[in-house]
Amino acid sequence: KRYGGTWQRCLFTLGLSWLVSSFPLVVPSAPPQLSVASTSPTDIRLVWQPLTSQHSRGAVTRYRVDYSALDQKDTVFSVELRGNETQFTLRELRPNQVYRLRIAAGTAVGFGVPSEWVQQQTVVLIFAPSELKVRTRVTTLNVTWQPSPNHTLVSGYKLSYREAETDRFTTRDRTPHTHTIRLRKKARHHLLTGLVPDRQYEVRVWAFDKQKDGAAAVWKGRTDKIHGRPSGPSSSPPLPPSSVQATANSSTSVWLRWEKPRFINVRIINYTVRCSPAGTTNASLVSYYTSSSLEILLRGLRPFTHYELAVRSNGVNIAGPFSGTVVEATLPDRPSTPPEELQLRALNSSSVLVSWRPPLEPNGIIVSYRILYTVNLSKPEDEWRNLSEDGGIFSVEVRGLSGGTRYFFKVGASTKVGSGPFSPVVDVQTPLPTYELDIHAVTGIIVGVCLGLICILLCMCFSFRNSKPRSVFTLYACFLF
Ligand SMILES: *[C@@H]1O[C@H](CO)[C@@H](O)[C@H](O)[C@H]1NC(C)=O
Ligand SMILES: *[C@@H]1O[C@H](CO)[C@@H](O)[C@H](O)[C@H]1NC(C)=O
Ligand SMILES: *[C@@H]1O[C@H](CO)[C@@H](O)[C@H](O)[C@H]1NC(C)=O
Ligand SMILES: *[C@@H]1O[C@H](CO)[C@@H](O)[C@H](O)[C@H]1NC(C)=O
Ligand SMILES: *[C@@H]1O[C@H](CO)[C@@H](O)[C@H](O)[C@H]1NC(C)=O
Ligand SMILES: *[C@@H]1O[C@H](CO)[C@@H](O)[C@H](O)[C@H]1NC(C)=O
Ligand SMILES: *[C@@H]1O[C@H](CO)[C@@H](O)[C@H](O)[C@H]1NC(C)=O
Ligand SMILES: *[C@@H]1O[C@H](CO)[C@@H](O)[C@H](O)[C@H]1NC(C)=O
Ligand SMILES: CC(=O)N[C@H]1CO[C@H](CO)[C@@H](O)[C@@H]1O
Repeated sequence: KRYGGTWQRCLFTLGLSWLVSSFPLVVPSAPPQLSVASTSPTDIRLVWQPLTSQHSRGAVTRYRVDYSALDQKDTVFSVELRGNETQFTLRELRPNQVYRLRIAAGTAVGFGVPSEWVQQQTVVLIFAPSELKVRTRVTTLNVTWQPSPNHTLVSGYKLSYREAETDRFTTRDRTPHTHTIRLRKKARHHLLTGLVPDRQYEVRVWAFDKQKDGAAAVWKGRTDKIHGRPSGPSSSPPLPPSSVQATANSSTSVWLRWEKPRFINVRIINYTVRCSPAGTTNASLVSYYTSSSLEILLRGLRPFTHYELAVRSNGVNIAGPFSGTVVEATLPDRPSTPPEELQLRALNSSSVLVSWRPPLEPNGIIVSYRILYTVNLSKPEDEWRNLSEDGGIFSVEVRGLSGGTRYFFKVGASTKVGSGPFSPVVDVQTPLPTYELDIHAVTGIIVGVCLGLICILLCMCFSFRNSKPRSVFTLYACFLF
């Protein structure tokens, strides 16, 4: 019996400690740390840290979240959650609305003190643009819409379109591709071009602001059918070629390639290529070429010049619209004209200042100028003396020349491809050197002459004091001296 009594006491102690820890008699001493954020116009997400055992004072079995809209503080809603949760999302709230929220942790006995109220605004909802309308044509859709309510808050619009139906063709090589276009805040219409006739399209337009996209307005419809018999003589114009590509082959030629239109509605006889220097407004600089194949080599172009190129398809008696333009630059070449305005100025007997302007047709970026000069014009060019200067320099002082001499100069420019022609020869006469008196030498001469005169005077004095016959001799010696 004593043995059994020990067992009973042991079980009782264990049971009591289990009861105390599972059903504590106190509530948590602090609320959990709460953080909130709004991820969509109707949601607020709450995240909190579990309490430490010091604060929970027993097992936390549940949480309670209280919330209310700020403008209806009296109507507080509460949600109870399990004790193992650490996050929760409140749904079906009102957009652009401030809510206040708090949380309390509870043990079996009851809830502890709730946290302070936290305020959180739900994300502003951007409504879909209203009155989305699409005017259909054979290859274009003109999409128009009216601003979303609250449009002053939006940064712009986005428009996406895709073919909504691909079962008419094999879907293996043509998965529907969604194109998205960003448009300005003031945009109210957009023209989609280059579409396939009689094809189902889906167009979406929505506004966006700095953080998010708004709801989209959706249109589904079909581009117009081509009227008349396809390939008939009086059918609609052929579509422009696709994938126009330009490659510069040389400084005067560009190789242009393209592919047949994606949709052949009319038999194409040949193609017309339009070529003009980029940015020109002069119609007489635009040239047209015809090709019956899918490529053309455009020749006789200007070097190092950007050209705008476009191609259109020609059916029988009918020409289609031009494709979008592609821009390609011809390669650089050596300059075709010499530097301009070569000018010479003799600075003194041994140096000449040479200046010039860049060539009119540099055909590339000038990397260097070469200045040649000589005194003998009939010498071959490789025997002239030479100087090189960087392409950004337009004057140089040539030194070490002889005075009173006629010099002949010419200058040429080079691009990375090679050197261009030299300018016409210009000559200059250097002045004779002028000899200037050295002030030290002059002082020395004057001092020397003065010393000489003093000697002569001293000699004369001595000769007058001594005997007369020797005086003439002494005077003579003095002169010799
Ligand atoms: C909390 O526990 C319940 C069952 O007791 C379970 O269904 C739920 O997934 C748990 N939650 C987490 C976050 O562990
Ligand atoms: C597209 O529709 C808008 C609004 O009706 C109009 O202003 C615009 O000129 C149209 N564009 C074309 C190419 O038809
Ligand atoms: C032009 O260049 C391309 C490759 O860049 C070459 O295939 C083509 O034959 C060239 N055409 C001529 C006429 O040189
Ligand atoms: C257009 O280009 C032609 C040929 O280069 C030229 O004679 C004519 O003066 C230019 N016209 C204008 C307005 O630049
Ligand atoms: C191109 O086709 C048109 C008919 O559309 C024809 O008049 C013209 O002569 C053709 N040009 C060439 C170079 O084949
Ligand atoms: C000529 O002028 C240059 C500087 O312009 C100077 O360096 C040079 O010594 C001068 N030569 C003579 C002979 O005065
Ligand atoms: C000028 O150069 C030519 C060819 O080198 C030579 O025949 C001629 O003698 C030279 N004249 C003078 C004055 O040096
Ligand atoms: C430039 O002149 C030097 C002699 O002064 C000569 O050796 C060199 O070949 C010349 N360079 C050219 C490109 O003529
Ligand atoms: C239709 C709509 O959402 N209107 C809202 C525009 O924005 C103001 C202020 O942000 C709200 O009060 C409107 O409810």
